[in-house]
Amino acid sequence: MSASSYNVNPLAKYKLVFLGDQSVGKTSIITRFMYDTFDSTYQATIGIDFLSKTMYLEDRTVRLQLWDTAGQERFRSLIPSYIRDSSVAVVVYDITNRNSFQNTAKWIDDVRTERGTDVVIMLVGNKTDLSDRRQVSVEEGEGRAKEHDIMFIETSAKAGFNIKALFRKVASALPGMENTQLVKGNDNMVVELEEANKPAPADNTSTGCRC
Ligand SMILES: Nc1nc2c(ncn2[C@@H]2O[C@H](COP(=O)(O)OP(=O)(O)O)[C@@H](O)[C@H]2O)c(=O)[nH]1
Ligand SMILES: [Mg+2]
Repeated sequence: MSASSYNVNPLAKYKLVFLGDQSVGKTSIITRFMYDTFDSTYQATIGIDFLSKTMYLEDRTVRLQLWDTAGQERFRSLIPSYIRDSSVAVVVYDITNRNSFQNTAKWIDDVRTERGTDVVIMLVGNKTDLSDRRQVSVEEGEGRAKEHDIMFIETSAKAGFNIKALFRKVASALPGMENTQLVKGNDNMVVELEEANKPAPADNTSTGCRC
């Protein structure tokens, strides 16, 4: 298909919500994907941020809206409404932190409660660069994914390992994407940077998540 055909169909938009315990690397994965950078100093995500990025596929373009959630207790009550709105949930744990892996069961349950089976769930074991501190094996990650019938990948936001693969896998599983092949080659995949650090919608600001 020619590039001009991108404009024929309305741009399909998909919301992805990132879930998982604090410090597992949700913000770092998004930052690596968006800007191809990594920051080793920890900055807690305040409330909920979203960024969006356009992916050019072989026969169409999709807009991914990435919702980054924060682990602080006072924001927890907001998360279900973001899950409800999302067609994809990316559930992240830290392979050096068994507790964060155990808690993925709860995050997956939360997604099922809100969305049933009408959702793509990707389980992500992050921080593979810290292999000497690994507490959760690849097999355990795969096992949990199988048990819940969801997708699985290990990543390192620090090393940039499997970050593009994660988003490619998610994009190819999006509803309505069955017959769509992604453009081959890492460098072609993501071309356009859309928006950064947009404020959350007005109906969420009243709950204080932008403080
Ligand atoms: N070694 C290593 N550190 C990481 C990786 N991803 C994130 N971090 C670090 O882990 C800490 C928490 O990351 P962050 O993305 O803020 O986690 P979040 O709370 O889930 O958003 C930060 O100090 C990051 O630099 C990774 O792949 N490898
Ligand atoms: Mg964060």
